[in-house]
Amino acid sequence: MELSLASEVLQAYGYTKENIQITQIGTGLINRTYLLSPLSEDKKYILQNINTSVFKNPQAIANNLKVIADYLLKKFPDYLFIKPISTIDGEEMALVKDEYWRMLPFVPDTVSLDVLSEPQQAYEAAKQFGKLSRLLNNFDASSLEPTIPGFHDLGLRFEQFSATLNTTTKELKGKAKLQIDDALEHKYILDYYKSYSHRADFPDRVMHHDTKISNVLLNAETFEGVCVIDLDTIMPGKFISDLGDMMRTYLCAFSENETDLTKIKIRFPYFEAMIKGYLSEMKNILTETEKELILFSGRYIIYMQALRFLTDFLNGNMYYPTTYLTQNLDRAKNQFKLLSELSVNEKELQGIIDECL
Ligand code: GN1
Ligand code: MG
Repeated sequence: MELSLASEVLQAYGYTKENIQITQIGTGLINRTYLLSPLSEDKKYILQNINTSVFKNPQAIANNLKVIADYLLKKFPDYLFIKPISTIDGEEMALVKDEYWRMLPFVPDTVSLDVLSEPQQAYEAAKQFGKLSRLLNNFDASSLEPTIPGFHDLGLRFEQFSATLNTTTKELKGKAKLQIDDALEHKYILDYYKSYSHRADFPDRVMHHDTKISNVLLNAETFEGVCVIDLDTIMPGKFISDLGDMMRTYLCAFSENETDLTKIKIRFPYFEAMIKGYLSEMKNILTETEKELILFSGRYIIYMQALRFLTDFLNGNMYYPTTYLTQNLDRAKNQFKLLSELSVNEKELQGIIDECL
């Protein structure tokens, strides 16, 4: 951590380098995250640098969190919603040398997992994300600003991919030939989505948009869900975003970085637990159209993530940090494999959904 910078950021919150211990934590690809342990307090804090090349309007995040926090405090005062702590000047973020920082309370006695090792964890996590959308069911989603415009707009992601085909190099295109074919062959997922997107009972809701397991805090002993974190992408969206990203990240025992594709398999007990957890909160809220799209949500998000990784590879790895040159291509291969596993097992998975409904 750049210590000169840190001291000004810390000052904004009333601390100095001398009275606080700083550790970098987290595995997110976008923001940098630190754990702060003030020497004179029992409490700990999370300090995060907001990546402004991704979140071009950090104020939108702050505004959204503020109105949601106010609403939840009024309607559901017992709900744990992790909103940023104000600076000593009463600001929601600290702006230091053109970088935005924010501080959050650290929730004690909780863990954040990188990989699920028990179906019950899928249940608990899915329940937490479902709960957030349920509690905000009567909140006016249109009052929120999109913090990344078009973030989960599959049409836009496909356009970005298509545009890259014209600007990338011959060499990269050659390396990614099979995945480019995969991307084009699966375009029916976009067409299918478009055929639903204008239905009246497919509303915009308040969605989290990044529902991977590390974004839920679980009780460190019981593994019960405590709260959701990483709230930058809370904005209006379709319910398929959250359930779909859970399918993308909970069903396989290996992450998007796994390069041995024989390991990419769907764990049915996790699927069932995840669906049950989500529906324990959302069953009475989802419309008929939404219920029809439960399995499709996985297709939608996995395909979108494959397109995003592939596009980034063809663009020279501008967005997702990589540790080797073809990592984004490998991630795209991984996601296409996961997509095909979902298709192969479609009947069985839909059977599980029908039983839970
Ligand atoms: C990014 O930074 P992180 O890991 O929370 C990305 C998600 C992707 C994910 C893939 C703002 O999330 O959309 O699903 O990487 N977030 C943004 O690992 O682009
Ligand atoms: Mg995130």
